[in-house]
Amino acid sequence: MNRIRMTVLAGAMALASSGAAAQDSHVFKAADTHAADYPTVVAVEHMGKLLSDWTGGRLAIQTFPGRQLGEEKDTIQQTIIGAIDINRVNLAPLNNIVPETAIPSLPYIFRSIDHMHRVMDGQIGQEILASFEPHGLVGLAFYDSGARSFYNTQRPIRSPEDLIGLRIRVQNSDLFVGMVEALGANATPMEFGQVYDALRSGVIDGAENNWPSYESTRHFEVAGYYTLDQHSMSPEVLVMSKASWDKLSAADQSLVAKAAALSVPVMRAAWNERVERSRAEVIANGNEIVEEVDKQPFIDAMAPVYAKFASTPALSDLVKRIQAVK
Ligand code: GTR
Repeated sequence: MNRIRMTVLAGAMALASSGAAAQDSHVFKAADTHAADYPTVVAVEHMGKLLSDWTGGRLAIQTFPGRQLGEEKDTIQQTIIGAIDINRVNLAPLNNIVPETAIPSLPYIFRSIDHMHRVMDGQIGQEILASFEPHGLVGLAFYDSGARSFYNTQRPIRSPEDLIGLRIRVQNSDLFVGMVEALGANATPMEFGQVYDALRSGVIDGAENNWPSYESTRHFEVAGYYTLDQHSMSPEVLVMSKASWDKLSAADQSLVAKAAALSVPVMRAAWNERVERSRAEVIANGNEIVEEVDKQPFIDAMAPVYAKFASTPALSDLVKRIQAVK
């Protein structure tokens, strides 16, 4: 066969296979550590419904909530290799894998939830989503996670001094380890599903999370002191395996991206509602909530964390650009 005929043949085969791909059916496997009624899972269910409706069921999502596919550390690896198609995780367990994700996880980088939305919904958010690709993941959308604050079994925390010596569970993120240690506590990285027993048995004294996770895990029943220091607004993120993404036609990729984007407002509405419900449940339980906290000493303690994790010129530029967003 001469070279021209070979090229024509290769072109025809490529066309045929991309034509076939457009008709391929896919039931995407989606992981989440949270239970089926948590806002993140509700949002991914909505995304799956949109995809099924648009394609007559050719594209669909099967959600596996409640850690059925493992803890976040493992499901992230499974997503990178393509054994899981879609994963909803917090940015924190991605910090050690995708350096750009450390920046929106940095303590006190956002002035408010509105500031976080303006950043993550805009150009900077798009850049951070794009930074996943060299690591085997495609960033689809950010979801809300409110603000993370400390809770513990020992005493009300009013200042960083009150944290000294406490063993605080953190996610698998060097950034979170650095943050807790900069405050004088001992950081214990641990998977989410182990925290309840560790609090109860006294292996750890505390952890940190937002209202819905403090409530949904029942951690509030064993760790009664919650201080609204709001040290991190690290958002949730919805990622797809790049291996799974690359199997899709361009048309199907746009449907997935569009359905993910349309799941964000559904998530936010469910989130706001859940925050109120969780807060009410914790308060009704009689927990001691420290609402008024002077955040300045916490903020001041974070300088070494910024120096360590916004270490390259590109990352420290990202910090400045985020801070400059009005
Ligand atoms: C939750 C988050 C989970 C997980 C968990 C944790 O707020 O939604 O994805 O990161 O915190 O602390 O491990």
